[in-house]
Amino acid sequence: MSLLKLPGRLRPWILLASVLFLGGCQSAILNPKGQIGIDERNLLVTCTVLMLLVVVPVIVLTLVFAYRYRASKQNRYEPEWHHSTPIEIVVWAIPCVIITVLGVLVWRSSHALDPYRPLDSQVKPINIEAVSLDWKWLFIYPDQDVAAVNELAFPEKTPLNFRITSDSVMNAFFIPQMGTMIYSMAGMETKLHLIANEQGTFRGLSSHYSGAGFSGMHFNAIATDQAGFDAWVAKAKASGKALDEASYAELAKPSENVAPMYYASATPGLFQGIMAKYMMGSHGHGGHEMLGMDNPAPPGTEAAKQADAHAGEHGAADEATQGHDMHSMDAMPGMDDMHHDGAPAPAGESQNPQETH
Ligand SMILES: [Cu+2]
Repeated sequence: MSLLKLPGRLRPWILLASVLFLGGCQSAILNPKGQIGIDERNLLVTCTVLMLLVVVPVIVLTLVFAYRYRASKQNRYEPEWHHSTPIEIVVWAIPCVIITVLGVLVWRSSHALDPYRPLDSQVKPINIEAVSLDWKWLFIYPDQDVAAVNELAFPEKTPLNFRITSDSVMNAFFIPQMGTMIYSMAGMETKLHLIANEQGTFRGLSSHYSGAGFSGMHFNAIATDQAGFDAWVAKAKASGKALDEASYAELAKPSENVAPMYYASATPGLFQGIMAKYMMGSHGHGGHEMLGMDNPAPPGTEAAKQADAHAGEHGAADEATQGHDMHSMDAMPGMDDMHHDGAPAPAGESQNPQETH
């Protein structure tokens, strides 16, 4: 029977139902292909069902009460009625049970699905360093010594250990079908552990607005077999281009809708250097060069604008005296001993190269 031949009253409901069902098919979150994503989808569904145990009866009973006690119907008038033990038990016990179950579930899954927790697996993990740039993603494979822009490849059923940072403003790294989105931030590292349960090409994206070219910051995450991954690494090796400081500086310049490209090698320590330049360099302290990449963000980038704005907050006057110690550990009473073995820190200078905001 064609949809159009259905009785007019039914048609909107059939349409609504098909929209809801089709919507479910297209949602990457509800169609996960990795264990983390599957666990998160199950948690989402379980919590929703538990909450519907309250929501649905409340909605139904509201309608029932409105109908049953409508003004036109004569009901018994009981102004002295004020207590019912069965009702008290239901309205207190059921929410308490639901809250307890939800609490245990959320506590346990928060730890089990902690993005920083390495996955339990017999398979040797693949290390990937991801850097968000204006406006593309750089993926460095330190063990394979290759790198790629806007394309990620890995073998299925293999844990992926991501270290993530930004050489620009804040971004968010997200492959919806594999689960867990996590932020990338300049000057610091976030970690993420994912795994693909099956082969496939999954859409990855930046899910945090980062400026003009943001909408083009998506990439394919290709889960393949070991042979496919080896071939992908060989393809990157065959590109002949090296990712060194010069080619990185070129890559880091703002560009939009960048097609996937590959590097046959990646200078060791590049990822650390990208983080290090925001730890000290953008604040104008001398003498903290790390890996020769202590230069501030390239002029004209979003990061440079942020750094300028941040420097402005300190003000020229207090910069010279103690402006920077305001957010370094040295300025906190009682913290000196922990970092300097009892020796008081010289005023106005941070001693610990790891410190950041
Ligand atoms: Cu500062």
